[in-house]
Amino acid sequence: MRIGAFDVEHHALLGSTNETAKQRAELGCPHGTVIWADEQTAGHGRYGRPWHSPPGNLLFSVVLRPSVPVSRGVELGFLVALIVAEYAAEVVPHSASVTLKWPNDVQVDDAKVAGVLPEAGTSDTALNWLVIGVGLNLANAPTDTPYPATSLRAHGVATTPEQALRAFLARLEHWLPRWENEGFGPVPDTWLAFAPGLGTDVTVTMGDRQQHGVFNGLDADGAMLLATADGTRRISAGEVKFGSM
Ligand code: BT5
Repeated sequence: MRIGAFDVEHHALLGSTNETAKQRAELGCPHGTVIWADEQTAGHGRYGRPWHSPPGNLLFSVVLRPSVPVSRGVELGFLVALIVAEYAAEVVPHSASVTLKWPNDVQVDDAKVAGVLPEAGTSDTALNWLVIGVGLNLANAPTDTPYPATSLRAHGVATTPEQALRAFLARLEHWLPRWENEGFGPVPDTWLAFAPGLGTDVTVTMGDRQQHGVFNGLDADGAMLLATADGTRRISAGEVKFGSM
């Protein structure tokens, strides 16, 4: 099915849309291929963590082949999370607050409503493809996660996966050329406008190490800037918890 500039492959059931999208990308599928599934049996997040993927939610991955250096690939995860946050903010009641949690979580009233999983295929210095996976809880949220989760339905939003996918892709089609031609530009500032906790204490867990500091903003590539007793540190991957412990 064609949705705007995107070629959308729809499946009732897949293991993981990111895995299928990466296979398609390696086989040379075009920029703008979207793999969308009603349900996933092996949906996952970062570090292989499982992603609860029952029917009724939006589960898809976009294959992009932007003409940018490898170093800029990471920016797209932030852009996609921002687009999902803008969409959620438009549909949920104004009394609910939509926020972004670094790096790529979208939250409604402090509970996770969506996660974004960017993956890249590179060779030498070339960016061959990016696969950006999105799981947006429309109808169902898990109850057994260490941090609270929610769905748009829990906030009174009745939308189908196809409607939400169309709304997302229209926004992505608008943003992509701007991002490719004009750079990361307004993304970090717009991203930060959705981020609570700027200027407050955070603890970032990186593997078995923890770093405490004050969340001071985003670097030009989306890395978290953390003011610590030893100066400002750039954090490119980790788990953020607000508070000093
Ligand atoms: C993410 O990982 O938040 C990225 C999730 C990306 C999922 C999409 S679905 C379509 C595409 N295909 C895939 O296979 N993946 C992508 P991370 O930051 O590692 O967060 C994972 C954690 O979120 C889990 O360990 C759970 O605690 C929690 N979690 C799992 N399922 C959830 C859900 N549906 N809603 C909210 N939280 C969830």
